[in-house]
Amino acid sequence: MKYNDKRVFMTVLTNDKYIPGVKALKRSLKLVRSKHDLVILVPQSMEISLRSKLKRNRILDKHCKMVVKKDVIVEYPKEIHFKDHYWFNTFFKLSVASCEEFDKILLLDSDMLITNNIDHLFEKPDYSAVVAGHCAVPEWVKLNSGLMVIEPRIKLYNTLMDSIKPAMYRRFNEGYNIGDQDVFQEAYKDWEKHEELQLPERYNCFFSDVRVLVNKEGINFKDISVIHFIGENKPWSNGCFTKKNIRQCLSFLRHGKFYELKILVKYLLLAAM
Ligand SMILES: [Mn+2]
Repeated sequence: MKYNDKRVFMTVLTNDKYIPGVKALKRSLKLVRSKHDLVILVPQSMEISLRSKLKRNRILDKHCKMVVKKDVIVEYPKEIHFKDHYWFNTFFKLSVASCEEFDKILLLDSDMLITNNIDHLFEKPDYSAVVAGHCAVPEWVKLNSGLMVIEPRIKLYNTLMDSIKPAMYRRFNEGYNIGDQDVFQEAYKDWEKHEELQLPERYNCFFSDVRVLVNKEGINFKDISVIHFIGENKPWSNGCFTKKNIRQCLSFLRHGKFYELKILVKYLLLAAM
């Protein structure tokens, strides 16, 4: 396939549970008048089922195409037993580096809401990312892979693949599970020393941190451009207008958290429609 647009937003989809998130992401990029297409990267083994589900949800169109790459199967060393399998599919995300049909990729998680145009991030160098959560936990200095600028090339892809095992041992010995993010970190160990690669936190702000960020940096809520709904349970996980979500909205209302209320309602509407 030929692409007119060599700079694209990309989100990785390995599971149909995340389709409402992809829908909200795509619509929010459109609302802020992004000039670039959104590409959905899926593993070969899921191609047929995800294509039909994306079509049924009217997500695929001229400006939103699916790109298929081979699965990333990783054998876990015998001595490593991770308790939680929640992260298992995430190594496929590393395939972003193999998408040489594009010049530059702005990798976005499918649990994000874009509230301002972020096309200017395509000017940022390869491996630019946010130390997300830093405003709430200042000791945290590592990159979050929810939003990353990537210049795809096979050399980087191979480096990432070679970093999986060392990252596994490191995380296992520290007593944690492993995700794609740990591999991105492992492949660029002194990333935290490269200030030129660190984007402001308003480009990847955890929903739970919006108020902390605004207070700490003296910015306005409207300056936050990307809101990240981290965690295993997404607002749309069990349907959009659930009792739980309505309760959450009422609680924001009661506590005068009108920004959080507006964001959550907007996100749920975009995911549901
Ligand atoms: Mn995420």
